[in-house]
Amino acid sequence: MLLAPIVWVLTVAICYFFFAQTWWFPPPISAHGADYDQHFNRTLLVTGIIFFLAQVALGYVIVRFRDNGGRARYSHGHNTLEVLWTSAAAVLFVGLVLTGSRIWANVHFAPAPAGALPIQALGKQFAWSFRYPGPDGKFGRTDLKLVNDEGGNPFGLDDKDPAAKDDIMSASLKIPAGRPVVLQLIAQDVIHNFFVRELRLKQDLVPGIVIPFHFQADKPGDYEVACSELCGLGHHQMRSVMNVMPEAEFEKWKKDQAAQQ
Ligand SMILES: [Cu+2]
Repeated sequence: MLLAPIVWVLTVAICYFFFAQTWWFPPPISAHGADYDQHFNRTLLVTGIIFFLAQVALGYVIVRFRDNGGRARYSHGHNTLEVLWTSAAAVLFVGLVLTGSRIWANVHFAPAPAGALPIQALGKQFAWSFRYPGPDGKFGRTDLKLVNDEGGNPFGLDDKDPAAKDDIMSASLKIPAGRPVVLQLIAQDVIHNFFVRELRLKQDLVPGIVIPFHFQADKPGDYEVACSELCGLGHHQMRSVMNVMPEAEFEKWKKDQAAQQ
């Protein structure tokens, strides 16, 4: 008999913490993040209601069919009911997946909007590096043989290429607020993963291919960039920061950096 109230109390406590959002994500900083959260909440509400009803029913069954000294009855089940709730669950979950995949595909399958700011993001054990084309708008040539971390050349930039002279290197990701950016994700050794919680976005970096990845952050601030793919012993230290700046401030930063090249 004690089991039923324990199940009910636990159910109410769990539902309370989800509903009150006691331990929750940081607020989103992009339109995609807001869409994503809306879908997450919708899914949570649907599954939460089912969870709540199922647990209440479980407690009821515990009380109703407890051992009262009588003979146990054997049931063969109920085919109509089985078919009914299996198809209801299938329709519900396929529906949720379909609406959710559209939000996902909008970021991962749609091409970057025209005029998106290109930035190269390099992941390696265990650090991030970012590269901007200078005032000429072109990324300079790179060569793996020239990669030299101590010498401040993580990308292996080839000095002999005129387009490489003005490229800007940064250990943190600086981007303008309210403007789409397209990251070209590259990995030098193993698979890494670019993850910013506030963007609600994750994307693998795979050695040997360049993966374009676009988004737009609207709220200025500093946000953590974390590697989200277990990439070796130092994986936990592989983090950087994404500074989202007002457009004018970003342009000024870029100009200052270009002057130092
Ligand atoms: Cu990593």
